[in-house]
Amino acid sequence: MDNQHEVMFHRHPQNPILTTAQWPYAVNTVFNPGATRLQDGTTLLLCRVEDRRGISHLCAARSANGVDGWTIDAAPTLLPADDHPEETWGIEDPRITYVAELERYVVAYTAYSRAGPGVSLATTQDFVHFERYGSIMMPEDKDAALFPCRFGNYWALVHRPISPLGAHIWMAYSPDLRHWGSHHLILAARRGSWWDANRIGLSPPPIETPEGWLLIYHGVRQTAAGCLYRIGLALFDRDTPERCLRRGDAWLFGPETQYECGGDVGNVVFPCGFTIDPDQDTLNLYYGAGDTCIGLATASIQALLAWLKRHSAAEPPVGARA
Ligand code: BMA
Repeated sequence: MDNQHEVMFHRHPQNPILTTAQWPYAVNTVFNPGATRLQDGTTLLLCRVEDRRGISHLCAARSANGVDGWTIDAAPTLLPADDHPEETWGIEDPRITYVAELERYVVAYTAYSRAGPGVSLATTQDFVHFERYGSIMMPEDKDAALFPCRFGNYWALVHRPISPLGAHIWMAYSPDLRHWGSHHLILAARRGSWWDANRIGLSPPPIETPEGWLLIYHGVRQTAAGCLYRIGLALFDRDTPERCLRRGDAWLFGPETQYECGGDVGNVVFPCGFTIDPDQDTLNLYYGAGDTCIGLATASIQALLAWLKRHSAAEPPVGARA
């Protein structure tokens, strides 16, 4: 009998694919990148870069094959803005969504200040000029990404507010990307000894599949030795995206290698972005490893959906759960 778990995400042999050694200026760490494919096929990563004050900014890296040959902006691409006090302690963990209707990329990121981490939005066409929408979700809130299309007349955002109920995944809707309401709790952290007990959050933006929106999310297991960040799956209805169809029972990807288990914050894999190959099936997941460098892992979307069928029960509505 085989005693191995199925491997669904395959680490690239060149991992870590981006480290501080490649940076054109002095930095402490590079991690948690947002990702997108530009029109010409170039992979763009918008990396979180932490300087030696501890403050983060965002920096773009471009590559023809998404693996190597990176061209990294010579200076920070997006710095905390002086006229945005919510960004005083840095900007972190960008998630990129290309919105065809707007002909723009919408970047949701964590803006950090004395008030705590909150969610901010900016739009761009070229990753050179950005239009800031400012703070759209007040602290404490993070792990946000926009869906690429409207539902009815409304844009939809996944985010992770901290409430007295805990650290769960929520959705909100907006007519204009500025005013958000119609809040739904869409995925609750489990409890007890589960891998995703107590604290969960969206990882990369939702992935559109023929069966619905695939959400890759992280679970944070608190242990006596510290936190363990691991990745699991849930599937949401195509037309009513706050409706969870399935939720995987086990995690699928967690810290195993030296560069994931070590670093500034060991035992962390933290994906914020993906690209999909022209075969429409190969998912390239870009993740921060140990809050220090960037890894790439690939998976088949069809295989992930099939895994989810084998490893989940249909989800009862959130309100029906004990
Ligand atoms: C989370 C976020 C991530 C970070 C992770 C592990 O709360 O702040 O940016 O990678 O913790 O430190």
